[in-house]
Amino acid sequence: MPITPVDKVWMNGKFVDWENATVHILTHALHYGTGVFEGIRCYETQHGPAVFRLRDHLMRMERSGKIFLTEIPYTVDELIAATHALIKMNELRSCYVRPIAYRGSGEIGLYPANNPVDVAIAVWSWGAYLGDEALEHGIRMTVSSWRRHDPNIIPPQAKVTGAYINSSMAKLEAVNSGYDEAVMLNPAGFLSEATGENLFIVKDGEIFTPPLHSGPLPGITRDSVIKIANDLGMQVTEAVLTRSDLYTAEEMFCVGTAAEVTPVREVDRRYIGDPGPVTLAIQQKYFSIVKGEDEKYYDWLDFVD
Ligand code: PPE
Repeated sequence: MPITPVDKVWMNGKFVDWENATVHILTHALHYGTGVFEGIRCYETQHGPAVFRLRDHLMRMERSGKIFLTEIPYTVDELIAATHALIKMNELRSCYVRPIAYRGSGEIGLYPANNPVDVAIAVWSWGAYLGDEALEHGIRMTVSSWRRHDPNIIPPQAKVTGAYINSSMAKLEAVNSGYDEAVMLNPAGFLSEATGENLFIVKDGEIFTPPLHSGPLPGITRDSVIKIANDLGMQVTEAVLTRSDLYTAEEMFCVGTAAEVTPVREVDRRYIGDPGPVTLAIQQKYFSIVKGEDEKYYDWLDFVD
């Protein structure tokens, strides 16, 4: 999706002009994928812009860094303050927030530890990730021929830039085959997640999602959706799921910061159709929470003002 430029980007503690927010061609992360990052959304509320679960996202970035022996040279509190200042400075009422901590330039070679850890935060206005149509009518998915990585090849628990070549391969394959998005199976052949979203299905009126040991990213939206479903009186079971579970699901939806709660209407020509009641109830609640319409969930909102 195209990006509309804003005024400033935060880089290593400074606010720099959008067009100057660049890196050297020998940036380590460009060659070897040695960066950890986050995707966060800020929504317009009646109390001004509010970032959804900002601290949880930044703590996940810190943990991703820990897995890759990349110590981020700013505290979570410093990054929260920088995010607030950046959103205000760019006069955005709602936006996507992309923090990234990556090995910069200095040395080339597989040993990254002598390169600096550069940190940046960019914000921009972003609409529905899979399109407005998708949010309303649902997307068409296909099971990818590419498997999600094994935890001892690239840890799926960490949101690391290099790992996303796997998601990109699956996304290319799905889109080039006429689908919107791919379902990824883990090396054992069980359901893990989509290229940039966690997955939920409904069967016999019950909600299921793959457990973290099936290899999905521990999504913050996934966690939010489990709590929302519980609060709506619905149980979510973490279960090892097969391809057939997908093909026979009564309802299915993808969740993520970018994709929000997107219904799925088809998987490999096994049709689900229009979004069902469980999907719609969760989607509606999610949007009312992120937009600050439900005070019960205010501790998930990080008000910028
Ligand atoms: N799985 C993957 C692989 C993933 O990248 C994301 C986020 C999720 C699940 C959902 O996680 P969470 O956002 O914490 O609920 N994907 C981000 C990046 C998308 C992109 O195009 O870049 C996002 O949703 O912001």
